Amino acid sequence: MKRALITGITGQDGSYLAEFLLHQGYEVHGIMRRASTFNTERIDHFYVDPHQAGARFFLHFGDLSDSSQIDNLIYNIKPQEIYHLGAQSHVRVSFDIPEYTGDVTGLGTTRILEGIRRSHCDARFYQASSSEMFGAAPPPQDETTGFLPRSPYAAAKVYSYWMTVNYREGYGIHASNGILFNHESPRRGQTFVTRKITMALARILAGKQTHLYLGNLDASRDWGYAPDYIEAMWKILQMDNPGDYVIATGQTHTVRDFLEEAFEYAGLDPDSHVRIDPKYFRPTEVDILKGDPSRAIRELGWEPRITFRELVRIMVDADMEQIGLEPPGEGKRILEEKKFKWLGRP
Ligand code: NAP
Ligand code: G4F
Repeated sequence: MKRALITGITGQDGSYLAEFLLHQGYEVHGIMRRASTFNTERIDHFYVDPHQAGARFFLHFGDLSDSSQIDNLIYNIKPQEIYHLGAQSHVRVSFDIPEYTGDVTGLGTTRILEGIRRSHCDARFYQASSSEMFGAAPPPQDETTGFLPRSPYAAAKVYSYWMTVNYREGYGIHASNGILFNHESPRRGQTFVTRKITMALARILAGKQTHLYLGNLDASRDWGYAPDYIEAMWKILQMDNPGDYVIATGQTHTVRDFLEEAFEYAGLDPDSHVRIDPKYFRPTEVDILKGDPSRAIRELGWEPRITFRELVRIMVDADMEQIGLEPPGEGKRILEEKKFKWLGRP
């Protein structure tokens, strides 16, 4: 049985990846940080008591700022695959806490790579690199595009990207970068723009909120569906040789497009509810991201299955349902049709 170790297990991607790997028959270990309340909402639906016979899912406390526990876990678990997804992942917040972001999102990667090197374990390593690294580089962006990071978060990810390449070349570690463009889902953190929009929409429909305050509506992103992207992460580590792959849809839409698509689907006029608040603008913005996933399509045999329009419907349906409203239902139908067999809940 293959063993995988996931950092960021309680996050959007960590939760989907754990579910996917368990479905593939893996033993899955996740690192979560200690909080004064439980932050396991995204993984509760597949959590099983580790004392139960045949249990294959184990959680460990740890923090990316602390190498002692990271070393212990890598040495004791001896995973064949390590998916490093943990990070301070919010770009706007990284301007407020640049030092912390550098430590966790940047140095955290080095702590894992050092753990692999010093324990002499032959784990394959996946680094959650980001399209934010391209920053001001004009689209379309692919594996040959130079990085022009525009935030402390992006700078920390560029550092992690190059550390991954260096440990691959210097120590022969099977270490790969997945350069993922924005991917969203009903499990997306509530302060990222897509989920902020779909949650606010559901709350407005339920009469719990009247207005939605946003920042720059003109920024353009290449938005995909998180479960699609999880499958790409796994495929990257199944390759005989490590490498770096852009994972994207190849389409780009503005924040305004997302807003209008969501409100129109739910039968509301965004102009009556949306207001601009300058506090959501960033000191430096990434204007447009549009990935070229040709290499992933060619070498990994990966392709996104969910379109932008479908993604919006999936997210609106899920948030309406969560608040107790009957959703239009198109999103639920799309998910059934596309058959993500490993998905316990959206
Ligand atoms: P997310 O939902 O914000 O999850 C981040 C995870 O990291 C959470 O489990 C969080 O724990 C954990 N974490 C944060 N600080 C930590 C620390 N000091 N020690 C240990 N764990 C810590 O992010 P995501 O959307 O799943 O993204 C996964 C990874 O992919 C991140 O590295 C992100 O930067 C990268 N990425 C994301 C996208 C995207 O569009 N989603 C695109 C490209 C790259 P808590 O639950 O306790 O907060
Ligand atoms: O949803 P966002 O916060 O995502 P952003 O900054 O693109 O970062 C996400 O994707 C990256 C991949 O490219 C990941 F690496 C990163 O970890 C994260 O998952 O913002 C998207 C766009 C931005 O241009 C922002 O300025 O939406 C704009 N926006 C407008 N109003 C807003 C808002 N963003 C947020 N979060 N909140 C707003 O009210």
